[in-house]
Amino acid sequence: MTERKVPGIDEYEGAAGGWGALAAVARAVKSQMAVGRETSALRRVNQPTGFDCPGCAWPDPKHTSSFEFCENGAKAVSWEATGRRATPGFFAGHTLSELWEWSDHALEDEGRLTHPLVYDAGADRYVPISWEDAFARIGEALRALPHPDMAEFYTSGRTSNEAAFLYQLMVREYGTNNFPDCSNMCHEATSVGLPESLGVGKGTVTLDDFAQCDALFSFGHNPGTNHPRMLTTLRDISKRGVPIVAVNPLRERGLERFTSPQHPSEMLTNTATPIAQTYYQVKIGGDLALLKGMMKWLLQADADDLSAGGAGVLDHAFIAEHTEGLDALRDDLARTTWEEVVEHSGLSYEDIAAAAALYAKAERVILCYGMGMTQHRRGTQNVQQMANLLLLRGNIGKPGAGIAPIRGHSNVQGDRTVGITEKPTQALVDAIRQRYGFEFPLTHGHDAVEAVRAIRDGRSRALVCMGGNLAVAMPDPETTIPAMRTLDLAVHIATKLNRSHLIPAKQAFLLPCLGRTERDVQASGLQSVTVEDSMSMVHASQGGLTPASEHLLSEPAIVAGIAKATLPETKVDWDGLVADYDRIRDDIEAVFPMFGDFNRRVREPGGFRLYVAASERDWGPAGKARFLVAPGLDEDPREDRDDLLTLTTLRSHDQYNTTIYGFDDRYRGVSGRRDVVFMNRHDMQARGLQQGDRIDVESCMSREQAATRTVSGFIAVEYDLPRGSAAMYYPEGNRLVPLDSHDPQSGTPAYKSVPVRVRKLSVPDPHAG
Ligand SMILES: Nc1nc2c(c(=O)[nH]1)N[C@H]1C(S)=C(S)[C@@H](COP(=O)(O)OP(=O)(O)OC[C@H]3O[C@@H](n4cnc5c(=O)[nH]c(N)nc54)[C@H](O)[C@@H]3O)O[C@H]1N2
Ligand SMILES: Nc1nc2c(c(=O)[nH]1)N[C@H]1C(S)=C(S)[C@@H](COP(=O)(O)OP(=O)(O)OC[C@H]3O[C@@H](n4cnc5c(=O)[nH]c(N)nc54)[C@H](O)[C@@H]3O)O[C@H]1N2
Ligand SMILES: [Mo]
Repeated sequence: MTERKVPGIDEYEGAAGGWGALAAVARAVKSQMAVGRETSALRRVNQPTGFDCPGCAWPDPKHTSSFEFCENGAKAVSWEATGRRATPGFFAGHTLSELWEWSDHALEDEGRLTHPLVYDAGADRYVPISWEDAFARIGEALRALPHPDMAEFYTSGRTSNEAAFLYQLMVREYGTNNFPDCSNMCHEATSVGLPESLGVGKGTVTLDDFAQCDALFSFGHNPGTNHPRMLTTLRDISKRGVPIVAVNPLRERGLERFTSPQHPSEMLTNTATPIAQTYYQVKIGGDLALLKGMMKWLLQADADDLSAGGAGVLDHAFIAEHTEGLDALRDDLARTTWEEVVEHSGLSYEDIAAAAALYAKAERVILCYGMGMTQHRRGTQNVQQMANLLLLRGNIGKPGAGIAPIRGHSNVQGDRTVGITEKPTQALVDAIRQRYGFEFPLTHGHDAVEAVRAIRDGRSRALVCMGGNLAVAMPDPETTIPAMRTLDLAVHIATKLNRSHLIPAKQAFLLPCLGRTERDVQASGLQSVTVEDSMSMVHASQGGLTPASEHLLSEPAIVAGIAKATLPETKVDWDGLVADYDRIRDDIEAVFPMFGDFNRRVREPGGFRLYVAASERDWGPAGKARFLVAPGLDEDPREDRDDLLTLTTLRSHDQYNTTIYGFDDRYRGVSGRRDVVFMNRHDMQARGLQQGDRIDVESCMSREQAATRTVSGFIAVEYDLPRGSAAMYYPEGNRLVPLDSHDPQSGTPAYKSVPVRVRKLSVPDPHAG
């Protein structure tokens, strides 16, 4: 049945990386025209005096190495450093209704925003406005709200520590904790789950640990596409003969084999390093069952070994000294049957036992994970069961071992550290009172899902977005977008035009900011900002390019402008802080003591690591790490199981979240299109589907659900993934995810697990012929 030739669908035979990756970089740079500008930018990526790569949050080896090749980074940099401009002339020529019909790719491809803009409702266009007038009108609108809790302040994770700190300071002085954040859609399950398990919501490892581990487990992430620099680390591990175990429903090329562009011999001989030794194609949402199965096996093996007079398989000394709650976990695992584990995971007993035995044999294990684990209704519980598995053998807080949530945006972790959180602590309230002399409430504000609900219900009337593309990133655009249209005020601080900017409120402002590649000059001279990577390393970032337009302001300057206009009685010296970012860093240090000696330490090559208590086996206030129980194995209660598939939504190789660079997904063999649904061949057969047939996908969260959510006009593509599982791209799949379908503990939308029904259409594929 695979005989039929479908345009743009092929098998990808190569390894990840290799010449294809180099060619993609050349294309990315060339397509953005202003050669020279980008190539000089590329030379400064992640250099000691350069800027932090906006591509991802994977750390750099010492952050002082010479340019480390990365396709992802090259695309992100050239996309920002582009020669194209979306000028007032462009906006004069197009109404918002007209632009709405453009693709996400086409909108951003217009280039960098150049002038502050305000929405003119009569003309349905954005028109230029001065910065002073924009700030004054935004301040007036924010002050006019009956209560500060009626405004939402979104942050996307590229925001620097300095900008994020000023932003949260402004919002708190204004009087709310409404901080919807891209992290709420991403690693919130980590931020909520790990503190309960380990006392801290961050990863416990550093790059050095990767050099020392003797087994590595990778759950639910796709480094070949999303963290290409991680492949270098995985390659080194594989070369050392250390087993890498991948757990992923899809066969992802970057987890299978890699040709390193850093190594000329591999490139010239076209050879590749195999990555994962074992690849477990778990069912979507079957990880909980796999993890419980592995732990069940370990407990049994431990009991057997002890009764045979051995020392056991678990690290009993560690468990006794450092943990609590094992008995409850034992009970839960005793209640869990192997039949259930096998059914829910889709893996055989033998496979699960082999994974557990490999784990038991290793002395130093690192477990990495990504969105395949967090974006589920049981995301927090997934995270906590991974922590359980590591704790059973003392794999936290010793060299070469630990948990590694692989973060997304380059500073998503830092934004949280410097105060972007809807759940402030008393310590933060006290520290801000001491430093600035104002109080803010301890009450919890809105996360991303709550913010959209509040906007939908009219409880929130204003939305300020520090970057990002909230309307497209969130689930359920049919709820989110109409809700945003009812706002009194929308403010977007951005580098490029996207769909969220095209949803006009009564008053809407589009404020263009400097990007990370650009020189940021303030009263005291050239400034640098700081970011924190996935491994809690903080380092400086300084742009070197001439700004895309002379009218751009830095993000800290824009925050200060809005703050002064909104808070006439402000207690903060906004101008002083913006004049010299060292002062912002002094303030960060005053409010968050873990940044002690910030300005000095960040000037050391490579920066410094923030204290992560669990890395030192310090478990925080609880005093112990905790084994936690996640009852049962089912992700979604649902009926009619037989004809339903579980759909996951993921990134193609040619996109950065909602930014669509192009239409190829090289490692999955797709080119020139994104309208695909990857399915198992038996599932296709059962539905009478052939490769390339047009289909409808209907979301089936529950039978009672009144409105049906359907996307049409996709094609079925056979792919190596388990029966009952299917996959399509984000954001195309977001219409199928109801706003209410999220992890109850962390609020993370269940983007990776949507029960769907697939139906054949009789229309032909428009790409054919
Ligand atoms: N080039 C590029 N780089 C990026 C991004 C980008 O869009 N483009 N985005 C950045 C951001 S914000 C983030 S958060 C990260 C995201 O990086 P990833 O965490 O890799 O995100 P996804 O592409 O969503 O893919 C997740 C992986 O999980 C697998 N998966 C899906 N469902 C399940 C499941 O139920 N169980 C298991 N075990 N696996 C599953 C998918 O097959 C896929 O391989 O990347 C960052 N880096
Ligand atoms: N179905 C589905 N949905 C998902 C996901 C999924 O896996 N599946 N993943 C979720 C995840 S992990 C995340 S993190 C979110 C991402 O959600 P967001 O962070 O909101 O989205 P991005 O696409 O990263 O934002 C892109 C925009 O950021 C702006 N931008 C770029 N650089 C800068 C800068 O330096 N400063 C400023 N101010 N603006 C800038 C540009 O205007 C650009 O259009 O999406 C989530 N949505
Ligand atoms: Mo993310």
